[in-house]
Amino acid sequence: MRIRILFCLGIALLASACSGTPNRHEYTLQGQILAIAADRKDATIKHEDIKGFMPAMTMPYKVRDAKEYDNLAPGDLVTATLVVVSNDAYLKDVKKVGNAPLEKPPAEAAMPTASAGFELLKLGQPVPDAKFINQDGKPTTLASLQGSAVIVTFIYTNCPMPTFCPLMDRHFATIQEKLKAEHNELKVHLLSVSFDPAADTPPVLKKHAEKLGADPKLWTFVTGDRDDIDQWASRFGVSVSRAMNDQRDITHNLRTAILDRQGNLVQTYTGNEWTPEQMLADVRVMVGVD
Ligand SMILES: [Cu+2]
Repeated sequence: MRIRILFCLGIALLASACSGTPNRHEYTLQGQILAIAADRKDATIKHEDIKGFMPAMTMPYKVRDAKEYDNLAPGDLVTATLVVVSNDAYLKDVKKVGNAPLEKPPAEAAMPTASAGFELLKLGQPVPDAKFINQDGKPTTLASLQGSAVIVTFIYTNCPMPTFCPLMDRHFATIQEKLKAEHNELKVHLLSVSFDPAADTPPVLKKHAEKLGADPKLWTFVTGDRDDIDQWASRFGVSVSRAMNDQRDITHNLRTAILDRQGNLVQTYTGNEWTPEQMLADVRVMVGVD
């Protein structure tokens, strides 16, 4: 009996040791710091190609130790190690290697209100409809979801950063699970909008949705005409920019929003700090049970 217990314990330890070794990769990043967050745990960096991982782009990178960004300022050229684990990514060993004048303000600062002339939606305002194509290739509209509270987010399926679009996908999957557990008594529908229609064709979205276990009754993936989607997304504060020379090079921020049952904007979330629990609690308070 004792031997058997010890043996099981051995197996358990072995198993936890194995699963405790996450799928970890390290890459070298070279770039220029454009901005550093007030808590000094996040910086917007314009960087070169990260070989084997992602093309050159500008995006925020967090660090686990705020000291990493100590003594650094916008304009500084840096090298760093990008650590990517299955559900997180962060920089370590950030080293200053030089300084150069800043070319232009970071993407996040270029608000769509100023650049495109599309006004940000205000809380309480009706969200305009758009012509979407869903994962089945069928035209669909927001109006078809009326009667449900809608949680909408913006993604593209090729996003390489575990803390960006893939995190939104994981959060939506968690929300779906929670909704199902209570038979969707909140009457919520999830809407993931891809701003990369060139790559995210309906069959690609469908495969992506299936991989995430998305139930089409609760969670719809859509895309549409690129300019239409960009314009619609910009009204939530989404800013997307694509490199001329590389289709995959998409720089974007994150916005997630709650729409009430009549299609009015109820709340917007910036970035990736929100949690599925908070989101559902907010829907419960701000929209309520039908
Ligand atoms: Cu992304």
